[in-house]
Amino acid sequence: LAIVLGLTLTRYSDHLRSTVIGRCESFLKKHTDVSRVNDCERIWGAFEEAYVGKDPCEVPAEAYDPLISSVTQHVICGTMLFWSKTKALAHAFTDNRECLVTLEDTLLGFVFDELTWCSKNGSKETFTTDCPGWSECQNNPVRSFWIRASANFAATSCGNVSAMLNGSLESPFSSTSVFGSVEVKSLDPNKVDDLTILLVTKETDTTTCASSSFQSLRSALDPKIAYNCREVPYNRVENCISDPEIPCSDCL
Ligand code: DVN
Repeated sequence: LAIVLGLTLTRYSDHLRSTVIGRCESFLKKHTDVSRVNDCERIWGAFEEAYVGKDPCEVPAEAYDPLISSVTQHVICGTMLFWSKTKALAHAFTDNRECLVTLEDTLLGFVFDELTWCSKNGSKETFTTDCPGWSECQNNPVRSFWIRASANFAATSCGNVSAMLNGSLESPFSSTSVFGSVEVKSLDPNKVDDLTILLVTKETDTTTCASSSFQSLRSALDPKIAYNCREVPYNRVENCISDPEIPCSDCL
């Protein structure tokens, strides 16, 4: 049984490794501008360093510092798009367009999106099942990764940045979300000129830019960064997703 179990665990580890390396290589094949400065094997090594051998509730965000340093990618100023409770829509929009870029369109976010991983105290293994859930404990490997990667994405942002929020919610801005608790606070007022909220609203939605939840956003935002909010019809975003020929400037 021990042998069978051992083999199963090894296969799980190898599976994550091949997913990560495979995604990394296909990203670099498509984005030739960053292919010479990134090394997928080195990225995997720096990734493992963060959590392997540690209790799955004792991996702080800083454990991913070496991983962050192992990746080189510069996003064009003014193209960074944050999102909160709009994951599918934001990604459907950026998938076929170059005007906006989410964290998950960058090498780091692309490679680890939707994956689960953890290890155990004193273990050399990586597991992809039975890992702590997002809120099960604070310092879990997956949550800490997204906190660290999001902080880096926001801290390296520049120019006019935007965030797609969900107008179907009464409080589109949540100060406990990654956007609210990490990204807004990591924006550098010396680099970011303004933050524009793109509030995607359906015809029957009653939430507007006047929503009181945006008061807490404004108080979390550095006063040197200008704040804008625009209500964007959901249908318009959908049309832009299905017709990539519509210029970005007519979409948002
Ligand atoms: O700007 C984006 C992007 O840069 C990203 O890395 O962070 C921002 C989005 O994070 P957010 O503001 O917390 O947005 P959401 O919509 O509240 O959460 C996005 C995802 O994070 C969820 O889909 C969860 O991922 P999962 O479990 O579906 O793979 C996860 N998440 C965040 N808070 C969670 C949570 N999962 C469970 N419980 C929570 N409290």
